[in-house]
Amino acid sequence: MCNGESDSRLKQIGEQVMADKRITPAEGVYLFEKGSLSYLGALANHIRERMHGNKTYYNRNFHIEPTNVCVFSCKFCSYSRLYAHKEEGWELTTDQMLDIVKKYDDQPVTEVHIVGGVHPKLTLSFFADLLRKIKAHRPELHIKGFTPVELDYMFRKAKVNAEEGMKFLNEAGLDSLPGGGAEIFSPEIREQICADKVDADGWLAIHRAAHSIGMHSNATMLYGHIEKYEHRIDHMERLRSMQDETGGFNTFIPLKFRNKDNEMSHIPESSIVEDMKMYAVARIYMDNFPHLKAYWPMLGRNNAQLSLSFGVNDIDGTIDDSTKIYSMAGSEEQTPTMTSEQLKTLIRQVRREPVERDTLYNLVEG
Ligand code: MET
Repeated sequence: MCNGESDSRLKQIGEQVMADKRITPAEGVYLFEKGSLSYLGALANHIRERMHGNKTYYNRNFHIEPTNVCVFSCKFCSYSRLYAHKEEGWELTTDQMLDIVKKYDDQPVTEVHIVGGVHPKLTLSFFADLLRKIKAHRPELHIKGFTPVELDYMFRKAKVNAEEGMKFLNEAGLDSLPGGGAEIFSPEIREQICADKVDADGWLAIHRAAHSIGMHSNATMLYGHIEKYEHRIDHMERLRSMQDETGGFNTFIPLKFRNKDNEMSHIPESSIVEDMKMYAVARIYMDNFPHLKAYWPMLGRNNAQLSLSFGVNDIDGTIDDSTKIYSMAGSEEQTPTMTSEQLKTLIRQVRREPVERDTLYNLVEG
């Protein structure tokens, strides 16, 4: 498969990948710089099929976004409103959030995903109370919620450390952590795009605390803005090393920077070729992450289908028009909703096998 590659270093990296050997950071950067789309795609697809065959996971989920009022000012964000302008944003009460949960009472959803702005008045105990009420209403619904950015803020205000805070929320009903807030770990980029929120070590420490009590989590990376390939690899390297220690991550989710209505709108968005290379290198580099996800509300349906040939084995869930994060940033999917039948068709159209999963990748019979 790889013999057509004339660059001998690329060929040697390809042989290593085919032999199931880990690549180094320098080799990762080299793949980004010199690997053609077709070469990277062939390697990533080989890994994907070795790990998962044709299986492509999706789930039935919905989101709750408690608020978009936020104390932080990430330059890539199109969604948040500062507290000083809170009347331009929204802030849901506990009852309004429970009403969202109740809307799904007769539907076989398995997961609620809760993230949002970091509102200065929404405390650790407020969210613990929300978690308890959701669990009291629907105990089997998996609650995946809060990024380390949100958690770090609420833990600091409540004067608890990461371990104490995670244990407290887990006991209140939090089952796992989503992957958000990671952006780009390297301080030289992080300081330019989201200087005021939790740094790389803080992000990783909160996931480590979650893993230490048996919770699982995901990890994201926001790419395609001012970062260089070295920063992407540095980001993935930090995650890969931590995964060697804890084994608690399920899924890596590259998130594409979208440029509508934010302070980085002058930066052009990455091309589809760059997006597919990103997935492919992620699949090759993150050898200890079981799953690679293409988040379809961000990428669009056709591109999500394409990604299934570039290492991706998960396309997220039904969503039911319950998140505004990417629609406000200019995604083509302005009201993201798919039925499970539509998700299955999307997957089958590209000759992959749809498999409904729960958050932890247990199969859902249905
Ligand atoms: N508040 C989260 C973070 O920065 C993101 C939620 S989506 C707007 O991590």
